This record gives sequence, C-alpha cells and structure tokens, in this order.
Amino acid sequence: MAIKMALLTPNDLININRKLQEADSVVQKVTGLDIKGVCQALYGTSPLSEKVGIVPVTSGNGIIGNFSASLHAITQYFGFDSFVTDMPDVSGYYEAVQNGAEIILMADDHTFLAHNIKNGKMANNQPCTGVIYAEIASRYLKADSKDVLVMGLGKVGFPGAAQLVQKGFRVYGYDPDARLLKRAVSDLGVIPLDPANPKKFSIIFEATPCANTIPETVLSENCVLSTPGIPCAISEELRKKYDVQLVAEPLGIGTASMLYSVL
Ligand code: NAI
Ligand code: PYL
Ligand code: MG
Repeated sequence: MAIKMALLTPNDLININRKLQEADSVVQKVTGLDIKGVCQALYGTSPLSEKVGIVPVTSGNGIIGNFSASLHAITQYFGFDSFVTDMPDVSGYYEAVQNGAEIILMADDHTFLAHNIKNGKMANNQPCTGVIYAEIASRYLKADSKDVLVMGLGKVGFPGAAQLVQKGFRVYGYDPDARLLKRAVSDLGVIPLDPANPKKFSIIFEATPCANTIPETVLSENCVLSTPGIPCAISEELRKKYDVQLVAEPLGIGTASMLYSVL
C-alpha cells in the first residue's frame, strides 16, 4: 500500500499570493536571488509563457478547496499561461490537452506531478520541493561554515539532503525513524545529530509534518531556516529570539521547482 502524504487544507492556502510575495522577499534577502532566479540557477531553464493545464482530481480525499485556484495564481506569478479545467479527473485531462496545455499539473493524495507532454519530462512535488528548499538554504549569503542541519529525512527531506551533499556541504541529520536515518548515513554520508552533544548551525533545512522540531540548542543568531514543512517547525518566540530568517510557504516554491525542472 502506498504511504499517504500530509495533505494541505484550504486554510493553508488562504492569501497564497501574499504568502508567495513574502517568501520571495525572504529568499531574495537570504540568497541575493528571487525564487525565479534560484530556479533558473538550479535547472538552467526559464519559462516562455508555456501553457499549463491544471486538472482538479476528486479521488481519495477529493478536491482541496483553494488548491487549483492557488496553482493558477502560482503559475501566473512565475510567468506561465495557465488555466484550470472545468471538468476534473480523466475528463479534465482530456479538456486540458484539447485546449492546448503543454504542461499538466495535477495531484491525488499520493502524487502531485507536473508533466510536460511536449518534451516528455515529468516531475514529482516531493523531491522537487526538497531540492529547492535545500538549494535556497545552501545559498545563504551570511553562512558561517559549510555545516548544514537537515531535520526530517523522508520523501522531501532525503532529496534535499542529497542536494546539499552533492553541493559539498557537511550535512548533519536527524529523523526519529531509525531506518530513514540509517539510509541517509549509508547512502549520503549524513552525520547523525547527537542530541547529547548539541551544535549550532547557521543553515537549517527542515521537512517534517510536525511543529517545534527545531530545538533552541541548534539555533544560532540570524540563522536561515528553510522549511516546506506544515505546520511550521519553529515557534514565533524562538524565531524572534534568534532573528531567524524563515523561508516557509505552503505550495508555490515547490511548484515552481517542478515547473522549471520540466522545461
Ligand atoms: P514524510 O512523512 O515522508 O517525512 C517526514 C519525516 O519527518 C518522517 O521521516 C518523520 O519521521 C520525520 N520527523 C517527524 N518528527 C520529526 C522530528 N521531531 N525531527 C526530525 N524528523 C522528524 O513527509 P514528506 O513528504 O517528506 O513531507 C514533509 C512535510 O513537507 C509535510 O508537512 C508536507 O506536508 C510538507 N510539504 C510541503 C510542501 C510545500 O510546498 N510547502 C510540498 C511537499 C510537502
Ligand atoms: C502538494 C501538497 C504539499 C503537501 N501536501 C500535498 C497535498 O496536499 N497533496 C494532496 C493534493 C490533492 C489535491 C486534490 C485537488 O484539489 O485536486 N486532489
Ligand atoms: Mg512550497
């Protein structure tokens, strides 16, 4: 049986344009590039108003209020020419292709994909999200060393950790699932974070579905916390106390990473 992902709620997606703009200004402050710039640097691509068909999907837990409308707003924000189909599911897919979609965006409870039907490239939201949030963290202009902490080594966290290893960072990691921690150690050379021997980081990448996963002991003043995880990994109190640069947004950054990766 496939393992389910943590699902968004309509509430997570309220004011998606404002959330995206706010995230974009933090990304700019942290890296010197906006989200488009990070995507271009990562994939070597940029959009030319490609037509994106967004297909609502009713299977499983069904339609998430604001999901398709948010994808519409996100795709427009990043320079795509997008539309949401009137029909869902297979009929919606048919409608998208009939109306000239070059890229299809659609999600059920397990998989959120972008498929470029012109060049055949396909992207999955989980690794694309991990890679872009890790990439943003890795570009922190004020980083004090090549040490990075990765909290959560699942479907989003592991590909993010792999991206950091590939870029030459010394990656410390933690996951309460011993099997996943062991896989990250053996496959990527991740150094297990020893809770008995805490260490401070200026770069942290977090990908868990839990709140308050970042203990005070790992935070350094003005560190970057790049996290797609919902709910947020850090309390407002700790964020303020350490003046943490928080990159966190519910859908847009990961979707941009998917789209740029299939151009
Ligand atoms: P997953 O279930 O595959 O992995 C999460 C991992 O976090 C698990 O291995 C779990 O053992 C670990 N974990 C739990 N508590 C922890 C703790 N205290 N410290 C360290 N690790 C801990 O989930 P997945 O697919 O990797 O998603 C992670 C989060 O990212 C979810 O909240 C998901 O909704 C969110 N997400 C957000 C996106 C966005 O665009 N903002 C896109 C995709 C996922
Ligand atoms: C893509 C997100 C990020 C976090 N969790 C993932 C999620 O919520 N996936 C489910 C998406 C279902 C969409 C629904 C619809 O409205 O078309 N089938
Ligand atoms: Mg995102």
